Amino acid sequence: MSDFSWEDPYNFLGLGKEYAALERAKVALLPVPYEATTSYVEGTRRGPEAILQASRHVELYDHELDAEPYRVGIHTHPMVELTAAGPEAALAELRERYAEACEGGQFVIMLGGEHTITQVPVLYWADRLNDDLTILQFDAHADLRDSFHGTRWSHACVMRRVVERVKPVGVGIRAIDSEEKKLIDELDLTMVYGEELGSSGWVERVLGALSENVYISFDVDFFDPAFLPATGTPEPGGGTWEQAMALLRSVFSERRVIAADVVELAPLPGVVAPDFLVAKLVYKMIGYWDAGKR
Ligand SMILES: [Mn+2]
Repeated sequence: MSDFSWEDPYNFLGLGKEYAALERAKVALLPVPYEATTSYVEGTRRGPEAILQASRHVELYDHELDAEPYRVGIHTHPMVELTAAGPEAALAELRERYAEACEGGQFVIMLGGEHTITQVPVLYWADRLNDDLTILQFDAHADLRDSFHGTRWSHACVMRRVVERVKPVGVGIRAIDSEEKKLIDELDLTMVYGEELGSSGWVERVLGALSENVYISFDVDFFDPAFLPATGTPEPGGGTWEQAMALLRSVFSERRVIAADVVELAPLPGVVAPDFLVAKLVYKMIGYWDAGKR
């Protein structure tokens, strides 16, 4: 009986042991259902579980790649439940758990949870790579505020916590305040704003701003809320599925993607399309990683 994948609801794609065991997996998922500073619509703590549930309905064969990416082996770590003793303690705890998840050498994709958690993997990789990396940030927001609603550990501040060491390249950004705009200009950060997505040369502009080592942080509010309404701070406009795929395909083939996260899914009861979209997004990232890894 233990071979039946439905016994474990937390396994991405519902894979059997042969493909899900840590020892042979080349990819690992780290679900982190952390939610402490949601400012509008709550529910991102239920994001990882919804992604894993929806993933069981994703087609395993990828016709674009003519491949079955799950064959690289995809391990799903147990949910990382962080301490409620405040954000600094929670992030310190995540640092330990994240480092453990990287010990096996897998390509690690962290599943949020609110965007605040991204600073942990970014700073972990900054330490390992002497700050020689950039962040590809899919997002509606720049997240460059120094504090928000009285805390420096808000989802709206996550890039500000790392920008001194690692520069984000923002894609799909369409809601910033004037202080963020000032910082973007001062630090000469590359932002491809929402209305620029799909314009001539936009993918090349992003690639040109990225270093060889890239960390991908994918806030799902990058997408147009018309088809991804299930997120904490939805913004009109934004990217399409095809635009996200076009950029991911290029980045995974032209750069060395070291790790990634997908955050801010806040599932809506009875509306499964967003959960499924995000599950498929994670699987496409794995497929592109496998096709393009260097
Ligand atoms: Mn966002």
